[in-house]
Amino acid sequence: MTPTTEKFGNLRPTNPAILEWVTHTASLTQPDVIFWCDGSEAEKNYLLEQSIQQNILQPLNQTKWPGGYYHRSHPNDVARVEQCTYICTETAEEAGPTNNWADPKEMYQKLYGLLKGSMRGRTMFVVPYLMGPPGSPLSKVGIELTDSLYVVLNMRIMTRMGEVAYRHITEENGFNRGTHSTLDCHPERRFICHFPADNAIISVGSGYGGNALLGKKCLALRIGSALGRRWGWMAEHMLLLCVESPEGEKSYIAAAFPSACGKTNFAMLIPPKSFEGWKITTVGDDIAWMRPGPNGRLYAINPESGYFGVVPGTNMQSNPNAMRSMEKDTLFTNVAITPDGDVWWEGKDNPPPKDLLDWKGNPWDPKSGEKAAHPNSRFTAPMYNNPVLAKEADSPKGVPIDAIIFGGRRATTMPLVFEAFNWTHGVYIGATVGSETTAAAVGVMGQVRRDPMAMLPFCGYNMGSYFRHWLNMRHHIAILPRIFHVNWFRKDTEGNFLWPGFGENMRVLKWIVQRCKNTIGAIEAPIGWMPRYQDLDWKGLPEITPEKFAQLMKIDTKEWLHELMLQDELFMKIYTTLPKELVYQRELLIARL
Ligand code: GTP
Ligand code: SPV
Ligand code: MN
Repeated sequence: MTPTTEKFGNLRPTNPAILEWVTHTASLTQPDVIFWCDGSEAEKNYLLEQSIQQNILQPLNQTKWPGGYYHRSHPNDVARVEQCTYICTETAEEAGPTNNWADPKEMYQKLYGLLKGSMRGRTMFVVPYLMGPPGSPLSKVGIELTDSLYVVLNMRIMTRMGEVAYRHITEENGFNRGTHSTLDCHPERRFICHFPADNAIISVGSGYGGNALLGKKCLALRIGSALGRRWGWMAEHMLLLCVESPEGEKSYIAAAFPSACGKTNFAMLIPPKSFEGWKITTVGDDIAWMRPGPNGRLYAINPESGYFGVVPGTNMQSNPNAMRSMEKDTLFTNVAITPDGDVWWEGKDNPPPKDLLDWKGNPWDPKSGEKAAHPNSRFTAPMYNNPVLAKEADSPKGVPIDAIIFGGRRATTMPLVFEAFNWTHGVYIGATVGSETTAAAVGVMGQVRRDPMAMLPFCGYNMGSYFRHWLNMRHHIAILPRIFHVNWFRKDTEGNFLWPGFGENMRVLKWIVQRCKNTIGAIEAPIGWMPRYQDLDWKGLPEITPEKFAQLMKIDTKEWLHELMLQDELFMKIYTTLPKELVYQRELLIARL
């Protein structure tokens, strides 16, 4: 095994299981060199230099974007690929009807075939990473073997990478084995495969986001959810935020919205001017690991240490904290660039700068109707750049959750906000979330589909068993979080958003926090508890009149009956494992409507 240089790539762990696995993978993939990453600054600078030389990254204008770099992915490789994502369990039943299933033996054989000699002429990076704050009982170790420099540089931001990971390996917890090779980046040779029984992931044929940064969706959600079910905790596609009231009282909120439906924005929300004294800080923007704590509450950590955020639509008005998070040491993927190394995307500012190169590298014509930045273009930024990072983001203990919010992107049917009657009803609300598809995954955009708990693409086992696990959690949490549903995306008949969203979402959040403390009213509606106009704080937002509010909150029985039919499609699909409680919840809702 040749190290890359005298100076870098030599952090060899002593753990024989790691050494054996790395040797085995290297003899299969046959890289020219093995580079053992240590996560240091010096190593980062060396890897950045290498990636510039190899045309993987392009430095941005360092005055405007200190430490900023630009990457264009292969144009066929710009989002997650659900049709190429597999859960490989002993039986198809374990993976369930909402996942692609493959027999582990057959899939290993196919993948080994593809990996054979795949790293010839390349370097294999050994990336040790810790998911979660150092010292947290919830944290987990992964090791990713990858032939992509871009992946290494992203993992460095998104996870706590380096020696700290090796130190956290215990007999009991072990480590996740992730193997990643870009191969020739051909969609026909693209497979994102999970082996929960082996705590292993093999991903080939893609270098992009959730397909390739194995700590994120693959480990933290698909493998994580399977581990959580077994060991009594939860891995969820949720942001985590802290709301501090003017009196200094803190509440912690977890919220699950599907991909590209507003988690990062909500996690970094800046309250409207009239909300003086209210403060939001970010614990996490995409993933939460939660488990019952000794005091009867549900505690959550953010396993990540960076943001892989949607760029289009982000600007100083919509999300200033995200803009500030990108100010330094940030990687931009698939945005548009100017000749002087500046970046641009739809919704950044107007007019667009002259002589832009689009995300494919072609001169961009504003009149062409084509997007300059890919709709799923992303920034990768360290969470420590976030001006409103919660200090709890590094807390090993995590934060006690007061409320769980589900939400989706819905032009119709779903009101701005409502509250579940109880935990079981809340699980039903989460289980039946519908949302319009977005650019975060390859496929048709804008189609309403069921996305239970925003986990449809990320649940590593049978969806019915996952609902059962959610229902069971109530026996282990003495002080249950309250459950809510929100929709920022309702539209009027002309197709305009009815709700201003972003910072104004604070008004809904305040009601939620007050509900948790039993200090605000609501009325009982067929679908749950709903605020009356006077229950929300409207100071500084005169445009939401009682009439407009009624439009935002409207429950149209016809639309709801249609909604119930759509829910039924999911329930039929997973019928054999669907908990009966959820069927009863559906019956009760029909009766109330
Ligand atoms: P993933 O990283 O894919 O999981 O996405 P996310 O859930 O973190 O979504 P994000 O916050 O990045 O928002 C996605 C898109 O929705 C962006 O273009 C935002 O500008 C837009 N968006 C976010 N919040 C709101 C809102 O309250 N109202 C409206 N109209 N758009 C929003
Ligand atoms: C998502 O799609 O939910 C993301 C982006 O957060 S990715 O990392 O590609 O999964
Ligand atoms: Mn996400």
